Amino acid sequence: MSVHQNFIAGEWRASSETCRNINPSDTGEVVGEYSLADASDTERAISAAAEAFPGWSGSGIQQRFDILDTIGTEILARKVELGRLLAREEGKTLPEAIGEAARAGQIFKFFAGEALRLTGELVRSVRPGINVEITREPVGVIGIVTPWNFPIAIPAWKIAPALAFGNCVVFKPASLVPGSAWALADIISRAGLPKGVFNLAMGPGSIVGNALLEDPRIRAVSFTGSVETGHRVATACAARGAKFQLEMGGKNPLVVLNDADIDIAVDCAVNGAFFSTGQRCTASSRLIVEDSIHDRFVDAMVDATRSLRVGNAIEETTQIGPVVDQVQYDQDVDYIGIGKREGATLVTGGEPVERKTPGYYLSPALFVDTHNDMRINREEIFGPVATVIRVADEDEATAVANDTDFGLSTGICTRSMAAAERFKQASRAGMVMVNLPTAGVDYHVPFGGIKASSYGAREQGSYAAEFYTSVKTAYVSP
Ligand code: UN1
Repeated sequence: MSVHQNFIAGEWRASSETCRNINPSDTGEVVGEYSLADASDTERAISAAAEAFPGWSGSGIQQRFDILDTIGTEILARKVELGRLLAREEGKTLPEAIGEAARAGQIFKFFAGEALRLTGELVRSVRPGINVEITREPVGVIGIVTPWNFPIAIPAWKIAPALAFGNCVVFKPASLVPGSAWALADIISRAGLPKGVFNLAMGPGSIVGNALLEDPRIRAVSFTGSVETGHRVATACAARGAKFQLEMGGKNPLVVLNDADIDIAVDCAVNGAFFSTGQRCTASSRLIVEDSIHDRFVDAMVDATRSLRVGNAIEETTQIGPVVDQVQYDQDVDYIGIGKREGATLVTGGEPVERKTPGYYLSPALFVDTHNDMRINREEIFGPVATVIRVADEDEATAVANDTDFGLSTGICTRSMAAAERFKQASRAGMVMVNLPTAGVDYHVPFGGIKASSYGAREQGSYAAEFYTSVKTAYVSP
């Protein structure tokens, strides 16, 4: 098997150590073999990016547009093949994986346009005859650290704005999913960027990740991943005055009011809780249901959940792919045990599933009789596990929805515009969905949360400029 190398200073570089990614739908299958960057590879990547920065930060916006547009075009043209690779290494179903690859292509196209659209402001000084110009400039070398659950879309929504606004990049993907990262780097490597502007450093967090946090030449770190690692990023970056942006966990509520359309509510809950095997920080993990619709909702939800086909990610009939690896599988199963011991009733799922190929298959689990202070309602499980919390009325639903450390996404199912409006205003979260799942976001609008979910500037859409540029105020007396 040929080894996929790191891309450093415009060249593919082998390392002494390699790793293999395993197909979670068929653990006997090795998807590929990948070089692991060591400290000296990482140092070389950071140096190359720092050396490339003066040139790239002064590059023209037409050049940036052309390069990002070329990358987007190739991703879109190859979305099925890239989706297949993603499904094999991460376990998302093929439609989800192809959709994610397409999203990555659209993101590059969008930020190609953003390179052209970046504007400044010209205002008068309070001193007569003087003008004040406010412009946005590149930040420098950006360290990009991404999670395994969106192996191509999340790298795209960090790398594309970084490059669009004239920054250089050292990209460290999650160790579980080097395949999509390498494929993306391969596409980027052929799009015409000057040497060193973009570098891929696959390798362990303890080596590559730490170097990105500690090296004074890395001026900003964009991170998506766990709360725990996010806090380490924050501490290290704050200590040396580097900019940082964090997207971490969620414990997202989906409220179902008495007047909800039951079919819409169940669709939203099933999609939000179980699609992508529940492995989304936007997953609808707490289903908060008003008293008089509760039993009907639970019955319909149990039927819908039982009918979901769990299986090999690349098989056409599969609706729920496997859990990503053994560690995550064990965590999911642990939480199912915790829920039972806390007194919640498991009405369906939470069982290992046997398929033709050995994989981390788990049937989607639904708990009822839960209350909001149980651990299964407070801690992010990150698997196909959802809970139902029964509430007396709309006010209690909103209070329970907000009673969490997290604040990424919330949702409500109701036919009342007034109730939806009240919920939208009262929600303590970065995103609110009305009659829609809490997960599944557009690529051209801001993404992010509050409280323990996120820190720093929003990602995506035109708001991405906030993180990937710094503001300069110039006073000019003509
Ligand atoms: C989505 O719900 O479409 O890690 C995106 C995550 C998020 C992305 C969710 N950062 O789940």
